[in-house]
Amino acid sequence: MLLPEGVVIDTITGTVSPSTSSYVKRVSELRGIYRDAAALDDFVSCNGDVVAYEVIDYRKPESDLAFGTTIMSPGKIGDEYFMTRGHFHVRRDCVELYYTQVGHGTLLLESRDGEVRTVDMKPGVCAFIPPDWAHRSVNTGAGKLIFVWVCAADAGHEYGGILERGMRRFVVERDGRAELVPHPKYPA
Ligand code: PAN
Ligand code: ZN
Repeated sequence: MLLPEGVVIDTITGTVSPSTSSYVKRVSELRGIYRDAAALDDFVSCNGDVVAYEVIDYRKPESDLAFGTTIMSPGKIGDEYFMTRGHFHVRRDCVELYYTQVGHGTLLLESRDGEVRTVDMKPGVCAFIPPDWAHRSVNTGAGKLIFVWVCAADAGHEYGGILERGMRRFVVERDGRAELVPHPKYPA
């Protein structure tokens, strides 16, 4: 039987206690998502293969909801900010919520038919991610970006399409500010 439990999400570090699993993504594992592969190699030779982000889960067998945190380091590969891989959910009927706790970022969203939207990520903002919109978090701040996510436990992640063709916008730094730039394959 599932029992009630108070799960502590540290308001500063984003750690989840107790948690059920976690993983990290290092810069070198994210090679395919950045447009400038040489900049990625330069980054790794200067800074080492640092952790770009960590995902911590709380999910219980038999529960239809899962939640957890994503803890993103600040950084840039060339002019592109550190970002997550980005994905659709395998289940096309599932909503997801992202509640930003720490830092600043851009949540980049894309529908199956190519509509693009963004939501500012800053403390207190709960982003509503509708069913069947791809989502990628981009850390545009100088410090960590930490958010709590909640979704259906069996939503599933579909990474392939985004990895192969990219999202329709890049989020880059221009004159010290985050700017959206169209992917050359998909002019705005
Ligand atoms: C999040 C993401 C997490 C990492 O938990 O999975 O932020 O992003 P990628 O999975 O795109 O690398 C979520 O959206 N779950 O559905
Ligand atoms: Zn998701």
